[in-house]
Amino acid sequence: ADISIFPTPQKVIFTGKTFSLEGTFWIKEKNTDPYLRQLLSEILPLQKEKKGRSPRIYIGQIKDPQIKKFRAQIPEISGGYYLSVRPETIIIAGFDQRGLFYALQTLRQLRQGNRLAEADITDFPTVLYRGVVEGFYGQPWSHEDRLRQLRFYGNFKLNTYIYGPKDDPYHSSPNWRIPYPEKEARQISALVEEAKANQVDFIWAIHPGQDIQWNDADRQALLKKFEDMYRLGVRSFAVFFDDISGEGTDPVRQAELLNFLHDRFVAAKPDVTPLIMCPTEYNKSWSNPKPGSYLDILGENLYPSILVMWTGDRVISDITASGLEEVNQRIRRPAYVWWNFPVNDYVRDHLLMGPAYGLDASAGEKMSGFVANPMEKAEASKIAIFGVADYAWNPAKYDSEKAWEKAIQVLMPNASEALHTFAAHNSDLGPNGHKYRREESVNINPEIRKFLTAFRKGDMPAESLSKIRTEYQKILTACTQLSTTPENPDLIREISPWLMQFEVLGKAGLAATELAALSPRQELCRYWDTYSALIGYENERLRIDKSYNQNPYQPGIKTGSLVMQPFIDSVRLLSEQLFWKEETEPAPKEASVPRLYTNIEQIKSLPLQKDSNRISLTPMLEVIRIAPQQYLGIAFPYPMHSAQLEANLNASVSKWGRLEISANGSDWIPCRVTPQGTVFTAALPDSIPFQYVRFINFGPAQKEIYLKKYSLSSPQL
Ligand code: LTM
Repeated sequence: ADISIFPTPQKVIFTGKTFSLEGTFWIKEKNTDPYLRQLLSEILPLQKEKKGRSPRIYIGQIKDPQIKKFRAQIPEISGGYYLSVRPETIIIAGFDQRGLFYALQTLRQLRQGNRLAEADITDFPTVLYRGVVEGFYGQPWSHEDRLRQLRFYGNFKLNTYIYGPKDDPYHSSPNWRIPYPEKEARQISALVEEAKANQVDFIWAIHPGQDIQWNDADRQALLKKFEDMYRLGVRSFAVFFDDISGEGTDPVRQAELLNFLHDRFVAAKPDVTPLIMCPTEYNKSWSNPKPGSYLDILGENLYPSILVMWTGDRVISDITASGLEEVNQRIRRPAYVWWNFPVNDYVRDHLLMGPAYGLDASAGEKMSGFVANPMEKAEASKIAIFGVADYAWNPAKYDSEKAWEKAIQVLMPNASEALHTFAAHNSDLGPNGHKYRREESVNINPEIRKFLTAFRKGDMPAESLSKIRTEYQKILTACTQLSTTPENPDLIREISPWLMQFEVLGKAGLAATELAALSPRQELCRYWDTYSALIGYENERLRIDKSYNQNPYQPGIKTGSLVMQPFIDSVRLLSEQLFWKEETEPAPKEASVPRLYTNIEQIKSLPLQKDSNRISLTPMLEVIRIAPQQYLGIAFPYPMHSAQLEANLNASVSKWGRLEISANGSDWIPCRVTPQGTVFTAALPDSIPFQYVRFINFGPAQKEIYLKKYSLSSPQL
């Protein structure tokens, strides 16, 4: 039988045989935990007494007498288990309750219809804490989303859920001091219960750093909030200091606070687990490398039991063993990885549903925990979360492609091919400020490249075009299946605007392949009809992009944006050139469009957003440090005559910042701005043509800003 168990066990031997479940199984010991008995009865038909030759089940923890003779086989690590399945005996032996629960999850996967596969499995997790940090910006997950997640974690041996949605007001500044209202409090208690039933630690995180005062009143406020949460059932806690500026970033004070919480709260309560903290310098690219600075101070001052989070070499980053070794030395403990994937709060118009890759097979030993930050779309995030479960359990055997294929089957067993097609073409992020990209449309990409190279030279390789056509046809079939399947309605609801756009992509792709095959001179009418159809789909694509998911950050709906949409655009452009020959205007070159103008390393890759009559810097979620003489702005390829600027840098800038324009990039003229709180506007003069506009720090000190808005409007755009 073709059996695969996920997450991949450390050691598994299949005899290759299966046996029928027609008989019923019995447990000799009457005192077996009713919860485990219940779980087991959902997998195997159980009876109270031995009847005839019915197989006996041994079930227990390492400390229980009934499994004494199997003790040597049980890995002595939380979550470890030994499972042996034979027609005459089944042994389910966990190191602890969690290990037993995991043995049952594996047993469930050994069942195939009415048969059970014979196997011997010795298994344990490589990474102790594995799971998810709901730590993104945007709409927090719903209560139902979270309940479904916790069950999913139980099924695939994830033991950690950190609750820290940035836009939950009671998690972050200024309302972290206030208790949850009744309804939310009740829901948190229900989540704690569901987590328990699934062997998941529910960790509640607080994000107080933006307005915390380093005084006794705020220490007490934190303690009180933890007590409130304790009363709701929470037994695990985290404190996040990410994405903050000002006083709250002081590592000495942060460590003092964490140690205080440990002494006064964690150590005082026997059932509370060690604290987790997310530092302000949570990735290598942002951390001060100077010995004795931020990370070393935390390393030295924080109690050894406190876990310290880390996103890798960058905010969004692959995870390497060498990167972890480096930070571990500084923080003096193994880092607790906060992996920023598949989070899409900085590319909200894209879905990240591809494989979870970029995880070093040898990094597992260097970390204390591994949690993934997901998308606002909970169900769609499960594809990557499944990969994370597999990686963190057994990094050495992790195969990202295999895990991805399996995740798709788990999410939609009866429409897996359709979901596979959708996910394969919805995985890249598009250009973004973090420079993080993913592969997309991997199977068809080489064919598309081959075709376009030939097509540009005037050839039309028909076989290649036919394969491309088949792929667009597959997209349309997938859309029909996904929009009519009764399976996983939550997933379909989440992706529905993208599904709509995906259908337009499929239709436009078919029109593009048809257009590519036609000769504009000999088949003029068909050529024209097909071209018009393609333009119609293009308009529909833009309409969907402007109508759905209209958030203020990256509004719109993008699908197939790395390979499948660019193919359509290229064919359209090349066909236009063929048809109109010399009359066509060449495509705008890089140098002929406005571009970002900055000398701040952190934001050099930030894309510009173009709207009708307006161009904007893409808003950023993290703090930007702007040193003296550093600037951010826009450079135009042509002289601008008049424009309106509106900016919100979430700071009062009048004493150290200046708005300037220039015609040549070296002689600058200051502009008058009108401040209103943290927003400032400026009417750029009609009388002085300019090609550069910038906001510069002219003061002597580094400043911290947030790029909430930076837009220039002009009829010239
Ligand atoms: O990554 C961390 C530690 N903090 C924030 C997250 O809240 C956010 O979701 C990600 C992705 O934008 N980036 C962050 O800096």
